[in-house]
Amino acid sequence: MEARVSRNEDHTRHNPSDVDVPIPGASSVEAPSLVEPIEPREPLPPKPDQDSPETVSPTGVPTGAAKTAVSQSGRFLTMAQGTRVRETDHSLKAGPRGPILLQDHHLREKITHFDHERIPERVVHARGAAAHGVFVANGAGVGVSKAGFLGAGTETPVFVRFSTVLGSRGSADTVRDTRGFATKFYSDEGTYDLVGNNIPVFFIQDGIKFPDVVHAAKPHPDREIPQAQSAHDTFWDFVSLHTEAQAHTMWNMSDRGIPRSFRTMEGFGVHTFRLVNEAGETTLVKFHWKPRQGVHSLVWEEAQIINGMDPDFHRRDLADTIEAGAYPQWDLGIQTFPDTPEEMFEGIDLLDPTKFVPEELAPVQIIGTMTLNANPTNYFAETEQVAFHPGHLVPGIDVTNDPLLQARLFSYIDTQISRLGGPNFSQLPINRPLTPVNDMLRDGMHQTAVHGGVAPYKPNSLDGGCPFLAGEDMNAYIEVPQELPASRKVRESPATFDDHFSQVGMFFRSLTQVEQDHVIQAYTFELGKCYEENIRIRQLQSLANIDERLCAEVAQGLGLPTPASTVTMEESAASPALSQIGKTWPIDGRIIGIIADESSDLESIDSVRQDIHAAGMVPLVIAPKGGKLGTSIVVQRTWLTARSTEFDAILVAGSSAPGSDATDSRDAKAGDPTGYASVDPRASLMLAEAYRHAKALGGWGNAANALAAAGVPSTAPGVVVGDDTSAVVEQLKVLLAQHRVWERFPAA
Ligand code: HDD
Repeated sequence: MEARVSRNEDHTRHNPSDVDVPIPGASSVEAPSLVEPIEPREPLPPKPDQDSPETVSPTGVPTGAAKTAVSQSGRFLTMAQGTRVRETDHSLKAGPRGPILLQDHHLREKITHFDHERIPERVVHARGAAAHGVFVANGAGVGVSKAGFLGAGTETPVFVRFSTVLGSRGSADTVRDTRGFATKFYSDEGTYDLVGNNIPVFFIQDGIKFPDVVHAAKPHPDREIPQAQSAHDTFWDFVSLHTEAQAHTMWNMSDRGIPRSFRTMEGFGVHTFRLVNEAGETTLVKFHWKPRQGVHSLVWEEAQIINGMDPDFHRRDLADTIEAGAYPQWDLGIQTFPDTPEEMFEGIDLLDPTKFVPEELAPVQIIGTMTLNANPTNYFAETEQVAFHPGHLVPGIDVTNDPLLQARLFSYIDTQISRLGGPNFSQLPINRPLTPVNDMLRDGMHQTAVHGGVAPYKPNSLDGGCPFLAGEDMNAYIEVPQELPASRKVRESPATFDDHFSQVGMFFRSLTQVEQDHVIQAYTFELGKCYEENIRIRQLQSLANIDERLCAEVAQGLGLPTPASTVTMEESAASPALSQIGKTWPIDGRIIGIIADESSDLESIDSVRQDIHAAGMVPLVIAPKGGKLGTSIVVQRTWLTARSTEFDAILVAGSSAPGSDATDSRDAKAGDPTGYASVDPRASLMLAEAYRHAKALGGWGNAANALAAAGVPSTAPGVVVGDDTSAVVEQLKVLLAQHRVWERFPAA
């Protein structure tokens, strides 16, 4: 086939056959991508990973809506009513130089629709990324809940949206913040939403304070800065005055506040829920998501650099790994507690959402596994329009009286009505249950169902009494008839909500020294960004009540006196499970940069790439400029496009020139190409940064020179240099299983 291009610069001419001429000498393979295609073609089959769950209409008829998504390929452009369009680049005018005519419907329709393309972003959790997947239960949950999707081997389609809380839709991914972890289970008994976070505690104990904490944390109302940050006066003003927020804030200041990726975060349902089994027995539970990829975080400087270099870091990571077939997985687990009238466990009030139950006291029992295996086809239709609600429950799962959860039950439906423009948001394809819907909700904005019948009310005789009510034997949702204690109306919390400090101190002391240092640095950074000294002093008082060393070191960093504690704390046993360090994890999908240039030993690069691939990791070659090294090594990153933060480890490819020993830029300037990779300041910066961020480093041949030029001693922990490239990769694998070279931190 000959490549063709339009002779006329106006590519929108309707009859392509008489305006095309072949491009002399153009390659038949490459040319089509260089010119605008001008003939309709058949729609491309959807990629397997775009196959979203089939949907049913609100009246229960399968629609296949998500599968027959409208796309550009293979269709004539039409207007909204389906009329084909001949010309879309020029408005209808009174002559080429004349005014536009009001009758140009295509123009007005196009512009009007564009004017309304945006919907209000979520008031919190505005920035998110999502994926489709499947949840497979292992049956271990059956004894505690009759929910059908927990039956052994049951497969349930899911849609998961991860998010940051504070930033706007366009904000950066790696800010210090809580991450949302919201899962929609499209179960056979109706849709169940588990709307959680990556942190198991919350800022407030009662939902009535949600607007307060969010107003404090969002940008200042006068200048609308800072974006997506908690490091500012209003946030710390609120937190320091409102001590129940200390628990959540401590988790935010820990490494959990800057996850390495969505794939390496735990998730938590936060509240205690009440599960009920077939026999009607109830159990209180807390939900946990455990990532099979491991629990990893960034370091703060790395997170800050990424926000500039790649603000879509987490979003890209999720989409890329799914597209590459490295599907992320989480085990769903529950901690179970006896359903007693006190709703307490080991002195912890299970209705207080600022408290968690250490795993050492109540182990997490795995009840199934979720695999995310398909990216959304359209961001707006799916990720933006998905509407979660903690009240979307199925038989077997009920809520508790946690006052935060109770307020959420009201809030979510309300926000969807405003955000999605009316009460029919459940009819949007991504929100449709897979089970037939037979409600008597009618009309309203954006109604898409064509309801038949005349009697959308009960009781009725005109529609044959339909629909009928299901009994318990027909799987109706029945709230647990929980006894309520005789009481009086009050605006107060139980006394068991009062301790705002001891568990926060326990969290801090459960971390390793390295993690504690990160917490200290985070508090010092955030409070250092506050303008008001009174806020700093007030927050130091809370830190004094949490942990003496924490307070003293932050105070020292801020140049302020260390206050004494004002509370008597109950010392509880440390919970080692809270630390992210000290375990080993799978290394699949970790990204290894290989710094190389024309002088590098290309054969070794090839074999190193193969070894890295064989270990399930991703090698990326970084060179001075794009193109290829030699004839076969494709350069994937250049000095200009690469930054250390993209890589979990970096290797330096040794030179092919035996005995080359370049250590500074003079070699390169003198025309000795063998030293170039080692001395370019951008390559050096990459190595120095990776070293500072405790990443594994190494290489072969004269790599030690490049490392030395970057100030990296080849004898430092986690630096592997040798002539046997297979051995280098083997050592790298061991290092990466621990995520970072932790012992380097105090020294670095
Ligand atoms: Fe919330 C969104 C998680 C307390 C009110 N919340 C939202 C999302 C997540 C959470 C993950 C984003 C869902 C999505 O991806 O679309 N929220 C939580 C958790 C909480 C919590 C784990 C405490 C344990 N939230 C909370 C309270 C209130 C809200 C106390 C109000 C009383 N949350 C909302 C909201 C949002 C929301 C305003 C904004 C967008 C939306 O609902 O759909 O209604």
